[in-house]
Amino acid sequence: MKSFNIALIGNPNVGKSAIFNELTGASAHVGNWPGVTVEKKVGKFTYLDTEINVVDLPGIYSLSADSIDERIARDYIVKQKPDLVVCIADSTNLVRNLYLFVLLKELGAKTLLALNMIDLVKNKLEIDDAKLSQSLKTRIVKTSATKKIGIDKLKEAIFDELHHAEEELFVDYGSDIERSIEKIKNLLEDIDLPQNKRFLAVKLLEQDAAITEELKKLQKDNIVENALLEINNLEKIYPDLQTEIIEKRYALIEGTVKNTTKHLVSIEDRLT
Ligand code: GDP
Ligand code: K
Repeated sequence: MKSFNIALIGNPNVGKSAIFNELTGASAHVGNWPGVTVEKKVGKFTYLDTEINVVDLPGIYSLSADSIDERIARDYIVKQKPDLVVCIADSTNLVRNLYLFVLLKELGAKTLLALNMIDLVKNKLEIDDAKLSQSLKTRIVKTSATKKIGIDKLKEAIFDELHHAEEELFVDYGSDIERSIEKIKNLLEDIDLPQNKRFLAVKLLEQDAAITEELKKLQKDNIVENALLEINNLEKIYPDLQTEIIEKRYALIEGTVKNTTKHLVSIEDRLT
């Protein structure tokens, strides 16, 4: 039987465990991530002639390396290279939840987006999933894990997505930051690290500890130093560069959500 490995990821409390249970049922079992006491759940399901192994990654908001949970998730995606990362988002809080999704895209993961808790936005928020899908360059499935809506569609989408190439999504950081990203990317050209080069360049501008460490291990301190020079130059324009980078991601997300959703006025609201 053909077999694939997928991972579930999402912010805490988006219903990731509930989705995991719906997908994997009785096949699930719990262990620990190597070397740490963080719980690791694995399970599987079969779709047509294919076995799909599912790993539940820790609930996280971001992919920086300074929390154990975030590091586990990032290392798993970069080093174990799952065939697909299913990002579970809470439909009632799209902007905040899509931040992690955009980071996954930047990391170069193959992704699929599940808009969970869709039952809670019924009659309140209309999400144009075709348009959202186009803007975020991803397949989208609306689900409710507790109401068991969209689970079969999710399985089908996972299967389909495993047989499709990933479309890239770029955050536009503006010409000054983009110039620095290009320069750092060029320095990284021959570096043997599994992450995508643009992701590495952006993370160096964010002074990411793990990537700095990995480059030093490869005796590429010069690249770290060059990134620091770029940071110093950029800080003349953006005194808080790290915040600027985060805000650029949110600008993309906010614009996208604004263009693809509509708040519906409920009857109760109209009467009051
Ligand atoms: P996790 O932290 O992402 O693993 O989230 P859980 O699976 O533990 O779910 C968090 C809470 O949300 C629980 O009370 C679930 O019963 C509830 N929940 C999960 N999925 C849905 C959903 O689609 N709709 C609604 N209304 N509640 C949900
Ligand atoms: K995709």
